[in-house]
Amino acid sequence: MNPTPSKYIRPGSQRGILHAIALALPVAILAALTAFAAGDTTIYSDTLLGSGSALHGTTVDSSATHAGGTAGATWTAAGSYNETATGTIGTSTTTQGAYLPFTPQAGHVYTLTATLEYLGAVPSNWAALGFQTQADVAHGAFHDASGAAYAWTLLRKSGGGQPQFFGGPDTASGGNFATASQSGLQTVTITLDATGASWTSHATINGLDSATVTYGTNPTDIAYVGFGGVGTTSNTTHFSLSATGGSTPTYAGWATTNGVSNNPNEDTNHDGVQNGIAYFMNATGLATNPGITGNTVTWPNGGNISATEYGTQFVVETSPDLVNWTPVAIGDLTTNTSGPGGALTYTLPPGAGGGKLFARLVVTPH
Ligand SMILES: [Ca+2]
Ligand SMILES: [Ca+2]
Repeated sequence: MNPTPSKYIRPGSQRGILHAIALALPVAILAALTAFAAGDTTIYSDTLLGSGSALHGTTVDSSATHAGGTAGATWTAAGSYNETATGTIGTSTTTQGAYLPFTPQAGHVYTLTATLEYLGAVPSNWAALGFQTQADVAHGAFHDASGAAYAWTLLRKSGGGQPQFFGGPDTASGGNFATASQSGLQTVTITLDATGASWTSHATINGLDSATVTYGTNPTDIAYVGFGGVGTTSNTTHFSLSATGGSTPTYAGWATTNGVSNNPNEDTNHDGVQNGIAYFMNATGLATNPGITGNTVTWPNGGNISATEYGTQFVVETSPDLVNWTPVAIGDLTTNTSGPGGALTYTLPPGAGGGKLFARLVVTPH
């Protein structure tokens, strides 16, 4: 009963539809489905382990363009930092730092964690972890450059008066938070909560909590996240930054931001990709519809619609005749992962009557 042109529009609903057309040849059907739960999203993760080569210039182990992070980011690090089998060891006799680009965004709770150990001989020196306004690799003391450090901890080799946590800038708002010395390898977790009108931060080391710092002026000038050390050597491993929260994208918001019409059925920039499909792929410029490779078609999931929305905001449909369309069961998808960098992959099954089968993506965005 549906009209068959590729620009099919169902009145009263907002749809972006792509027809991917292929002959149905015998293929194996793969039904491996991966669905990622929403919630805590990893922005950066790096074991900081390696075989002794320099950290500087390496691509972080895993990354996502999400909540102020950048997919494919590379470390800006002092040349004295090397990824070794036991962690990233800094060997500078003065100070050293290592940073990834990161800008906090309101509406998220960020969790920064790493395992730190100060290995130097001088008890008063330290290893540090936190947020920075600049990637100043020569200032591993973390607060040497004025106004540089926010929400950061330091861990000394031994003795009292440490660890310490500072909300910042630099050594403002904070200080000692543990009555006992926390020597040796310690897992440090720093929380930066940017959900309220006034952002807050606090740290946890080895089960001990710092006081929570509430900012009078939110540290929106943070531009990096990283670690550092002052003194002889320090060891850092298992660095990660994740975020929860944030507003869920909407088609209307995306359309406004990108200057396209509020109708997902339209193709505002006349590139052959309807707005709704472009929204799914987060294609903000000229785009092309995916073709069939083998018997498989893959739509990139650009991060606007979670994989968990399959059957609600998007669905793959097949048809033997471009007239009658049948939704593909979620279990029959090859891949369905959330973006950015996600993918929706469907492998056309064999044995279609008449030797033809058509597949399309239908996007009904919120
Ligand atoms: Ca690494
Ligand atoms: Ca378009």
